Amino acid sequence: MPLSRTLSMSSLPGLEDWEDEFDLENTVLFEVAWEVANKVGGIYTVLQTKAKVTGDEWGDNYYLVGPYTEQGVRTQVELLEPPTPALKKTLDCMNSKGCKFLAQNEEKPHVVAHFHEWLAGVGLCLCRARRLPVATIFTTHATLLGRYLCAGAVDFYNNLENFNVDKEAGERQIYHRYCMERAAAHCAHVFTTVSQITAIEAQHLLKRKPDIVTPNGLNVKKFSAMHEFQNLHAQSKARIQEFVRGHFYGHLDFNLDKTLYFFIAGRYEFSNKGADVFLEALARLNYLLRVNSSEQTVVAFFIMPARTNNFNVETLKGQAVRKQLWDTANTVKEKFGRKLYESLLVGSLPDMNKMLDKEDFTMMKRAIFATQRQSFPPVCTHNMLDDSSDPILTTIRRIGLFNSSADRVKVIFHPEFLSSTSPLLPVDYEEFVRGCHLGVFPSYYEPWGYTPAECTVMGIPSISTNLSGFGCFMEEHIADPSAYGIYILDRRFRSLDDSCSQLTSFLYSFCQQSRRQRIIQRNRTERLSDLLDWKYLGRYYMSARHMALAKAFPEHFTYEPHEADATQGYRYPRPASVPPSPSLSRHSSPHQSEDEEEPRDGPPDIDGERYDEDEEAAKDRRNIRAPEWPR
Ligand code: G6P
Ligand code: 1S3
Repeated sequence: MPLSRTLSMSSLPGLEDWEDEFDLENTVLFEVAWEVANKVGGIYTVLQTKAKVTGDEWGDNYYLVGPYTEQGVRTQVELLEPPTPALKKTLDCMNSKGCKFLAQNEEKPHVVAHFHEWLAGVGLCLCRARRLPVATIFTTHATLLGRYLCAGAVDFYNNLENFNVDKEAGERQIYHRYCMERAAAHCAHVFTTVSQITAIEAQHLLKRKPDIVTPNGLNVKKFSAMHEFQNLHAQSKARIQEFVRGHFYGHLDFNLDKTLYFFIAGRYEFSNKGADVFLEALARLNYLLRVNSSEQTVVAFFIMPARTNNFNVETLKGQAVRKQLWDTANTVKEKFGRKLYESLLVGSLPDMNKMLDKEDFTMMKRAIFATQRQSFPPVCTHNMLDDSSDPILTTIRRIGLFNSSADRVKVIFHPEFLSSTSPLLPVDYEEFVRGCHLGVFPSYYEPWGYTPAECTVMGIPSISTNLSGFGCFMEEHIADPSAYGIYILDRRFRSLDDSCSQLTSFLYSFCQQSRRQRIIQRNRTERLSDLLDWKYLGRYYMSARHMALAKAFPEHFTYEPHEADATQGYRYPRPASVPPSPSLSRHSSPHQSEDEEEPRDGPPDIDGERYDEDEEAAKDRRNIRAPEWPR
């Protein structure tokens, strides 16, 4: 029986199931990348999260090929015997000859080889140069030249068609790598990239228009209890609050219950990832919150790895002081409890004046004394090797966000990825994201951008831009993104200063939401997660493979072009019910219908009589317009 599969679309309302009867018998898929079981950045996430849907489709005929690293093999790979005789023979042959490929054997399978990025692209070029019978795909996740040009002071998007690409690559000393990337793009049967915006960039910089865009997905975790992700937010926020208690010891003059946690995270490319714009907007937000005597405090985290020689003493001390206070409180509590117990045992109410003795007071005074500090709480958690020239620290010195008591915006720069074993902030990245209120990713160069996508599937609102693949994708598929907590900053048609102002207004409006409004908004954000699931986005990779097989083996395979356009016209509607906040609704929902109600401030329950999450979700589903299937 031929291997074939049907991709179920039932989780995405309004979009029909996608029947795929492509015959995969005697067909083998190799996916080749430097980041297979080797985490460097976003490509690792693509491959790791996509493995399940691709494995479901190809079964034992799917192979991932990456670099051999001891660490990767020890922690991420299960060593197995080759499952088929053909593969065993090939691997034996490779081993005996010192690792050579590959494709001839008696069974003559149809091979698809999918190469990611220029580092793997060399294999693709050799496949074609040696005329191997392999259907090849090349995916670029960012162009080398684009990344380099954007990191400099270049008006990139208005000059895309004008760059002298050879000269620019040469001047940046990346000419050899650039040539490899361009050769791989041109040699491939099918060339793909991760977003429309990068497709345009590739067309100009690599001189080939991608055949198909393959957006990045995620494995969406669904909880059986509907609001479980809200509970997780509260739990994770409590972990972050503990860290903040320690970090700001001696300066905890702000209300933690009215504190919002914003964050930016990712590869440390200061301006490409928009850390510059975020800092500027934070300075303006600080001013607005101060002059308006706001009760809100914002703690903004920067999680971007830089060169350090470990945590600094002051930061570690903060957590030690917090722990000491906790221990002291527990010791006193225990003594108090014992005295209370003794008193109740003899049938009398305790004399409250005798519950704490002198020793207890001395112990507590000593603990309070330890919280005295002369300096402000540190901005940076680590000792930076390039402290004086580091772009985040330099900017903070210029804009003066030093965590003083008067500041309503506090900044914490954690120049290392998070880990649950950290002595400072013992949470992993997922837990951290869940505990925050808003992810801020005002990137200038971002072919896709996993960080806001990860926020979305965890029900955390985020800010991205109309220069990021993710931002453009959401803008295309959602009628009113900001109503769902997907704020898209205009970095394309506005000056830098205007973008900073727009970001400031997003942040300030967010700070004005009540808790109830934030809860409603998180529910909406989480509802979008199906849109980012590989179960749905995996179809673009399928199309790319079918296209490549049809080009390489036209006598065996044909390709129906409409497959690639499966979601054209798919649009998630405006929320059927209340806008998340009055100030945002003006911007995002200009035409409220009469039966829509304003949310009111109130207790943080989401089952109030004027807002019903289930009912709103059901209304949304009814309103979804099914796409026109292009023929
Ligand atoms: C979740 C929890 C609520 C909690 C709320 C805090 O929704 O289920 O119990 O009150 O988070 O939200 P906030 O936006 O203030 O962190
Ligand atoms: C690239 O990683 P980056 O952060 O250097 O690839 C990612 C996966 O496709 C993509 O999400 C990101 O925008 C690119 O920039």
